[in-house]
Amino acid sequence: MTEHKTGYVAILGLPNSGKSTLLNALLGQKLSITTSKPQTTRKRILGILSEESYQIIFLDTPGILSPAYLLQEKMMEDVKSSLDDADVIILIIDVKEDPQAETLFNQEFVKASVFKSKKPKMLVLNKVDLLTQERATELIKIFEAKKIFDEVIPISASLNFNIQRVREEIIRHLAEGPKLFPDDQVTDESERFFVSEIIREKILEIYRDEIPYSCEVLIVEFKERETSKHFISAEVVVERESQKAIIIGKVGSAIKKLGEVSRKSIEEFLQREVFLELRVKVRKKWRSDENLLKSFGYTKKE
Ligand SMILES: Nc1nc2c(ncn2[C@@H]2O[C@H](COP(=O)(O)OP(=O)(O)O)[C@@H](O)[C@H]2O)c(=O)[nH]1
Ligand SMILES: [Mg+2]
Repeated sequence: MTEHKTGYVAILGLPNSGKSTLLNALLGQKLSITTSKPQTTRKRILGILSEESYQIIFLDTPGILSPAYLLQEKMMEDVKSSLDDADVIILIIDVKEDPQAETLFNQEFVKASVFKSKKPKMLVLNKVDLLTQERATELIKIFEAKKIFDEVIPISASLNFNIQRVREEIIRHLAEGPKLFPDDQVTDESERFFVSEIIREKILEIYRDEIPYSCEVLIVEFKERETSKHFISAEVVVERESQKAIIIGKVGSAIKKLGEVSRKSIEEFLQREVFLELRVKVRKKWRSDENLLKSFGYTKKE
């Protein structure tokens, strides 16, 4: 009889280091939204990888930061609870932005919580596609010499380089245990949630400046229909009238584009045709409003 291994793995790092891209690469499917803008991921995303002999439950997290407003405080709470839940910790760095991890290792949370944790720790050097071979080797040596990590692994999450090695090292550190989720379950969130995330991803891609950070997306209707397209109605919540005008654009041109690219991506995710309706609502200072944040689902997990 071969043993079955199970465990939770938290993926932690600075905003934009490639945490969500790594999650998707490890799962072999796009679950978590990824963009070139920091703070894309606002809530912990759970992704389950099931094979005959193991089940890994990945926790993709918002980037580590010093919170400036209530939403960011809630985001950091998700980072902290993911660290608590983890059996194995992956710290990921962007080798171009923070090659020696000075910024990451100087974060209070990393110094006080991550480094003090006795859990197995892996350091993943992401985006090595942007470095020369010599520089990558040099960085690996520097980190290995620190003796903080059980493993130091150079990867390219977006090019799928060395992802299998990350899986293997995780499995090596996992303890024996039963499956906690059915084999065909990939996440704990609903299709509704991922549809709202896809629309948020498109907002991040299309709009500039403060707009992406001022938006939230709520699914107000999600009607599954056997004989025709699914009907999805979503609300784009912004903080000010001026932002609403930008989202809509000249004679509705911007929101029309948002609707089109979102619909295509949602159809790819759901593997069926949908009818997507978008509306824009102003909710003043929603990012600092405890009750609004709660109603948008920003509550502590577990
Ligand atoms: N060149 C390069 N870019 C990457 C790699 N992994 C992620 N990225 C890019 O880095 C940006 C941030 O990725 P994302 O996964 O959203 O980062 P997160 O904020 O840590 O979740 C996106 O534009 C990705 O396409 C990589 O291995 N190489
Ligand atoms: Mg992310």
